[in-house]
Amino acid sequence: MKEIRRFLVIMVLVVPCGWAQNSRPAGRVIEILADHDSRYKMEGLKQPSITAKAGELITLRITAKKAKNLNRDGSIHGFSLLRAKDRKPVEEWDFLLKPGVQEFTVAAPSEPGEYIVVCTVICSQDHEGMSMRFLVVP
Ligand SMILES: [Cu+2]
Repeated sequence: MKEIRRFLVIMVLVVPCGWAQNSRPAGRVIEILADHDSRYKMEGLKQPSITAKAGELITLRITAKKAKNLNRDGSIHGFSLLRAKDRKPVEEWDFLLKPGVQEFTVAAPSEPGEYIVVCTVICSQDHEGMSMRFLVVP
């Protein structure tokens, strides 16, 4: 009887934690590859591009593969959002990528318009061309 009670107590304590860890990512999931040739790629798109509604919660699932160079902290690419018209950085949208898969849950900008994703790690001689379009619609 005591054993059963202990088991139940453990279940009550452990199971919710397990659920929290396995909880599904918030919002729409967008898969992106930050590739070894210093390019962002998205499956099925010749030119990678993200369209989101203003303020929409999205989860970026980014797979990063090392190009030539990396930062001292081990970051191999960056993923940073700028407003296109003045290249002003968007708050909360500055991510550093380690090799492998990482997820970032973040809200799209509240202001509709054109944005650009840029890499912030000097990842190779082709780093300057590592960018992609991001469109925010009302
Ligand atoms: Cu890069």
